[in-house]
Amino acid sequence: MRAPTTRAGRGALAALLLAGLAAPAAAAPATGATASSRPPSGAVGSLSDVIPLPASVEPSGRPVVLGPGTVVRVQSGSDAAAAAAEELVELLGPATGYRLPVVPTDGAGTGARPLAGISLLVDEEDPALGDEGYVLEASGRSVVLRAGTREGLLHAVQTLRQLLPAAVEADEVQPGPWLVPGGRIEDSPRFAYRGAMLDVARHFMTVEEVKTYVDSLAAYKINHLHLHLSDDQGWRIEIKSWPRLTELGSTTEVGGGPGGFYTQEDYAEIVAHASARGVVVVPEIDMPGHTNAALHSYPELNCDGVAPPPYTGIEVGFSTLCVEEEVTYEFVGDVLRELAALTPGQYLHVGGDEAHVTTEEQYAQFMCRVLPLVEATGKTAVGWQEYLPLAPGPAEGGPLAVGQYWIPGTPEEGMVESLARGNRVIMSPADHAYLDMKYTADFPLGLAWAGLTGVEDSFAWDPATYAPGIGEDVVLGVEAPIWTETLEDLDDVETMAFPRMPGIAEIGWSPQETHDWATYRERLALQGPRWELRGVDYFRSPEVPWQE
Ligand code: TNX
Repeated sequence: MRAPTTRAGRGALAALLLAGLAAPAAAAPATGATASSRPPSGAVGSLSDVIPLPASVEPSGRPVVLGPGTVVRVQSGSDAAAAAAEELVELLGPATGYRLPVVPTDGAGTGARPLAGISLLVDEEDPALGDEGYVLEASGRSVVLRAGTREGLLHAVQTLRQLLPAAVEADEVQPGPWLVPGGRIEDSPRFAYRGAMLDVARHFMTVEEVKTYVDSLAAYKINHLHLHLSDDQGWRIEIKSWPRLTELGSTTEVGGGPGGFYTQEDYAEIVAHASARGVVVVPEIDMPGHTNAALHSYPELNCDGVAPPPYTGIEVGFSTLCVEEEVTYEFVGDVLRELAALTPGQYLHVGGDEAHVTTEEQYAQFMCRVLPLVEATGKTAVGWQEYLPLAPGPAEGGPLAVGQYWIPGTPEEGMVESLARGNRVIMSPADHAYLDMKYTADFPLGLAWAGLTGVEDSFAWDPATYAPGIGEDVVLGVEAPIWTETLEDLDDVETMAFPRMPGIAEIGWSPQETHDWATYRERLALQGPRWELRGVDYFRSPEVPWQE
């Protein structure tokens, strides 16, 4: 669905723009403007109309006007600044029609008298900026983006994008004017890990679909894409040493559709696309359960040596790799080695959930063999919460292990103890963060086993107080999984993700004391026109005050 493009800009401003001048006569409205008092799109917005809400916002002065003559200045010699500038020019290009020139700068123009244009500066010395923080200053004729890293600059670019009128999302030239509200934003994330999981096993998603999803995630500073690459219904990643995994195991999906898989080149393309947007891919091979596709492909992975038929239903917990056979560990070792070689990120996810036909002893035996195989690849293991009690942890001389909390309620003692041994947790409580849960009882898509999850429900929780025994110090971050039993393509996935995903992003990024549904929903409403212009499907939930 595409909305009509936003209204044309005012003539006088357009003339100013064409003359390459800045600062229109009208002052920017103060922050805190309510939805009803907001100017129409095309005019200047408010400095705090950003999701996730920045850590600190100080509006001041008049808006900055971007025009065809605006120069993008990048810190000379900095690949990070050049990469972020490329992203900026690409994001602004279609709607503005500008091909903004990128020129090197030594940064000397900053400070009291910034040079006109948009400057992207790298400051590795300022510890306040951290791994992902940035400062954005808009005043006079200049916008300065400053960060210590490429990731920080990419986040600054996304903030600048949201400060521009929604029309900037259009894929055809819009009249503007392109106004950035004046002031200063100083921003850095609450948690290092802000993730989204996409289940490409139950229904396969194409490379293009995954890349489009990444673009939507990066807009909200989500920095990890967890790909659920294998399950009972399909194996989705080429493993050269075990070719039947994809020759046989990829050709099915829920409902009996054709399935599909990523060649290693496809996967590398996804990883590169994500990386260019500051998103790290976390690949998951679920084991020892959720393995029917692998068991179907190789009879020797079954304890009875007999390959089961393919599975296209939506039951869970019935399959397991043969824990007692050595070939299982050769298989797992090979898969993890190939996957690690394709994955620049730090994490390999080994699943470990719902191993219902595996005894507790077998499960422990399996994980105690598999964790060293992950370590041998040089990566850090992530797994669903069930495996975490088995991970020794740094305090016991073991490597860091990360568990993913998903089962609503009090965590088992073994998990809390594991966190006390130095392991860490990603919070994905199914009753708030599972975005495959239905919004309402009659919603046509999704499941409801963890309850109905409205937009406010997905937003109203704090990762540091949600579960007894799990405090801020052991939380690595948050993740919103989307399981695709009922979701056939990216349109379905987007309908579940939006408008809830930005709320999970805000929980992961913004300071807890700013967390407030009443003001958040007003900011969220402003994202609707952006999704419409970008062709992103979303649910127009009555909980959000969308504008006409
Ligand atoms: C539970 S969450 C699962 C998945 C299902 C999901 C459906 C988890 C670790 N396992 O296998 O797809 O519920 O919501």
